[in-house]
Amino acid sequence: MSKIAVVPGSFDPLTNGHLDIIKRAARVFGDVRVAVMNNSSKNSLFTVEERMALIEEVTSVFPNVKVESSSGLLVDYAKSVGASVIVRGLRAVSDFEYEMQITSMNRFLDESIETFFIMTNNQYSFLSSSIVKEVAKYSGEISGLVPMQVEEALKKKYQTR
Ligand code: COD
Repeated sequence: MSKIAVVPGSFDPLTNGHLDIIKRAARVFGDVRVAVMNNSSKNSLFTVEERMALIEEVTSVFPNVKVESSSGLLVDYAKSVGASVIVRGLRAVSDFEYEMQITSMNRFLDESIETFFIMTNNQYSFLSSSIVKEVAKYSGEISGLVPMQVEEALKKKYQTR
């Protein structure tokens, strides 16, 4: 039986940094669920449905990756799909404190679920959804930072605002 791993995030929107983590998780785990969730400290630009559609389009080439969403606690979602692993990406030292806090909280809530970290690919270490949105908002160049579909969606979003 293959292990089910959840790759959770806001993905508002998906960047090439996220995609790299999803791709690498899919090489290690037999069944990967990308879970689009709400981060209560962030205001989102894309709806959950829009974020899911973009991730589905981009990850359709990976047969063991499914895209889902949840509006509750991450550990409850993981339990509901039978996942025993959460995969997170790590960029700089600045990510560490936040990741340690949510990992500890998730372990407090359910100690049977382990969190695994995948170190960012150096070429994406500076990338975040927020920084990409900031550049796109002022019509800066974002090709190579996000998948083509996301680039188009961002352009549309900011044109119609
Ligand atoms: N390179 C590598 N990894 C990256 C990069 C990059 N360039 N960019 C982002 N990542 C990683 C992040 O470190 C993260 O692991 C993942 O990709 C997703 O990133 P984001 O920013 O889209 O997602 P977050 O951090 O906002 O996701 C937070 C959750 C939504 C998972 C969290 O808030 C949550 O679990 N919410 C549900 C409620 C809950 O259970 N709360 C209790 C736990 S605190």
